Parts: sequence; structure tokens; C-alpha cells
Amino acid sequence: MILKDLQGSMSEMGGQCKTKLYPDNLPKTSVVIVFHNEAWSTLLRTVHSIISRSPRHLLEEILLVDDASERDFLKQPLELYVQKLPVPVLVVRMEERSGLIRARLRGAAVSRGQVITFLDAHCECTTGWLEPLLARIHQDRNNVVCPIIDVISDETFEYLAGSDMTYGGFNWKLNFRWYPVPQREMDRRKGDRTLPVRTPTMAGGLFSIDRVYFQEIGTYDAGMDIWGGENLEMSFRIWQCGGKLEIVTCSHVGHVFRKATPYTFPGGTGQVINKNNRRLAEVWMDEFKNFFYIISPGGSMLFSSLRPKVVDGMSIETIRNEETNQCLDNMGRKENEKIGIFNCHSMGGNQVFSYTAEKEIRTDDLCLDVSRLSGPVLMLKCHHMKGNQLWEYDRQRLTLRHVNSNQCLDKAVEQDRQVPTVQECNGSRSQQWILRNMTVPSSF
Ligand code: UD2
Ligand code: MN
Repeated sequence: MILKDLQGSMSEMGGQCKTKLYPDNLPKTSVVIVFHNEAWSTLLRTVHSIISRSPRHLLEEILLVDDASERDFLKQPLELYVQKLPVPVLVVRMEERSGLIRARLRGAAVSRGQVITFLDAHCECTTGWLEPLLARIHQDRNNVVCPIIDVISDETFEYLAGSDMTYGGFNWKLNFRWYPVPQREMDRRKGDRTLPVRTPTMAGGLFSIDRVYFQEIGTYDAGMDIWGGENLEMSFRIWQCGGKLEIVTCSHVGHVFRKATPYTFPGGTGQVINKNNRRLAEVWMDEFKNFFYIISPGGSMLFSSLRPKVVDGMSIETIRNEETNQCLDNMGRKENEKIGIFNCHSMGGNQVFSYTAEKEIRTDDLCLDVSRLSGPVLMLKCHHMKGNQLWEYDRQRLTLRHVNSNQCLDKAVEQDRQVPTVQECNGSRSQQWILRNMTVPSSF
């Protein structure tokens, strides 16, 4: 869709949203904002936008939960400032650094509204943000609802509208990811884009939930530290406990997406996030947790002892070159970069790929892609259109033929380093690749 069309249909949707009517008796919400070392301006931008853009009768209070910040202006000056505001704003202090999950739980415990709305501490609520959220919960208190998250630039602080064309998913490292809303969900909402989008997962920072439902499903996992994992954990919890998770397209809230965090991760970033993700995997993912253990670097240490058996119909493989005995490896590289080749380590991580039913060779949401003869093998976003991402594996000859170019996956030496490439198929050992299924214990 070209940008002009997108903007056209967005503003059309905006128009439909503007004329929507909401019941008078919507539930009241408490807004819980947790923060650690937040900047004064962004925190207050959040608070003021809530006050000036929420109908007063729908706003019970705002709770600012300070997760043991170290900045003086967030202490007494903040308390003096909020006393003068026309809405009850309470500053709650954690005794020690507890992480955003336990800080949110404290806020929820202190709050009194029928609905609890969580926001990050660097947001801007837009006019009309609240009514559509509360209306969905009023319709069914098992609806958990997110606004469309607009982008506030972390350089200029300008406000850029988000889209209703993406929703939440995740990869097997258990990172939250945005994906295009699938056609079936577009079809379900055909003719009325003001209908909420059902989303598998949420980004985590901005959502409203009925207080009783929140308690019924067991709130958050209080054993999770600092940051990460709780968003997928809550998403899985909701879908597995009789709820629905939705993006309400008539509600927009901006969020500053930061390139760096203004805080530390006591114990180490990787360790903290891995611990949270393991809790999430163990509690909610049944045997699917094994994909996580194979693919995530921290989990893979467990892998050799676990020897997971993975659900039928899905497979992940290592791809080893018969001549050099080295394995395809994404080298931790990103979209548009070249795939690499490296000594096989059997630890999963960067050396596992899925050879999909659509015959793509896939790592996360990137697919091996070749666009010119004898050219480099790049990792591009999977487009599911076959084309340059279609590979035919011949289990007898052990070749991976790139169908479009009719060349075979091979390797070349470039600046003293092995790099995958495609070449005329010639039956040489350097064009033979062993796909080993990581999920069959006996292959160890
Ligand atoms: C996203 C979510 C965030 C959370 C996170 C995963 C959005 C827009 N943001 O990351 O809410 O779900 O994914 O965990 O969906 N904070 C504390 N104590 C800490 C660390 C953070 O209070 O130890 C606060 C922080 O000040 C902020 C909030 O928690 O208000 C979220 O942290 P973030 O903004 O750094 O997370 P973000 O947006 O990268
Ligand atoms: Mn944030």
C-alpha cells in the first residue's frame, strides 16, 4: 500500500472514530505509571496529557510508583509538584530497586479504580484515548485492551502516528515483535476498521485491564526482575485464562522508544531477561518451550541436558557443509546482512534455521535470499512469495538449490573467510549440506 493510501484510510478511520458514541456509565480507571530515573519533562508530559485528555469522571487517580530512582528532582520536588494538580496524583515509593513488574504490582495494590491502566513514564495520551479502551472492558471485563502505540521520537520528541496494520507476536528467543496484521483479521474487521484488532501479544507498557479479572488470572509473575518477559507472560496468561487481548484502533497513545535505557540491570541484562523468559516458558508454553531453549543463547546451556522432544510438524535444523564440516550461522547479524558460516557448536543459538513448508530457510523472521547469479546470500524479511527465497533441498544429492537462479548453495572464500554463496550446481562436496534436525534426541 502506498503511503498516501495508508494515510487516506487512517484518516478515514480517524473520522469513524470521532463519531463513535460511548455509554455514560463506563468504569473508572486508576492509571499506574512506574518509573526508574525517568526525566522530569517526559514524566510530566505523561501526567499532564492524562489529566487534560481524560474525562474527569473516568479518572479515579494517577499513581506514580518510583522504583527507587536516584535523582533528587524525583523526590520531594515531584511530590510538591503533583499536589497542585487538579486530579489526585499519588507518589508511591519502592523501598529498593524492584523492577517494573513488582513496581506495577505495588501500584495495582494501592489503586482503587475498577479498571487499572498501565502506562510507561514517557507517554503522551491523545484526545479520546481513554473512552474506547474503557468501553471494551465495559462490554466484557475479560477484554484486555491496548491503544495503538504512536511513536514519539527520542531525538526531537515529535509525534508520529502509528498504524493499525501491525500487531504483536514473538520469536523463539521470546522477544516481542511487531508483525503485519494477517489477512483473516483484516477480513474479520472488513468495513469497520474501528473494530479492535485481536493481537496474540502486547508490547506491554500500555494497557487497561479490569481489576477483578487481573486478580482472577493471578496478576503478574512477581518473581520476574527489572525488565522483560512480563509482556509476553501477561499475553499468554490472558489468552490461556479466558480473556482476549486487543488493540483498540480508536485509542492512540504516544511512547518514546529509547535507543538506550537510563538504568542498569543489576545482575546483568542477559541474565535478568533470560531468567524472566525461562519463567514465562516453563509456566505457559508446554513443549513449545523447547524452541526457546534451543534458540536462545542462555537457554541453550540447558539444552544439552534437556534433549527436548519438540512438537510434531515443526522442525529446526543445523545446516552443515559436507566439505568443511562448518555450519551456516547468522553470526548475530541483522536484516539485509550476509549469512555466515562457522564451526559447528551444537549449541543451537545462531546456528539453527527452520526449513519451512514454504521451502524458505529461515532464522527468526529473516529468510535466506539471493537476488543475483553467483551472488551473496543475504538475510531479508521473509515475504512468503517464494521468488528469491525459495530453496529446494535434495535429500539424495544433499544440495540446496536456489530455484530462481537454478544455482546451488555453495561457499566461497572472501578476505580469508568462508562465506556462503550460490554457484552453478556441479555435484562438488562444497555444495552438499546436511540438515540435522535439532529436535530429535537420538541424533546427539
Ligand atoms: C517495553 C514496554 C515496557 C515493558 C518492556 C518489557 C512499551 C511501550 N514498553 O519496553 O512497558 O513491558 O517492554 O519489560 O510497550 N522501569 C522501572 N524499573 C526498572 C526498569 C524500568 O520502574 O527497573 C520503568 C521505566 O521507567 C518505564 C517502564 O518501567 O517507565 C518500562 O521500561 P522501559 O520504558 O525502559 O521499557 P520499553 O519501553 O523499552
Ligand atoms: Mn518505555
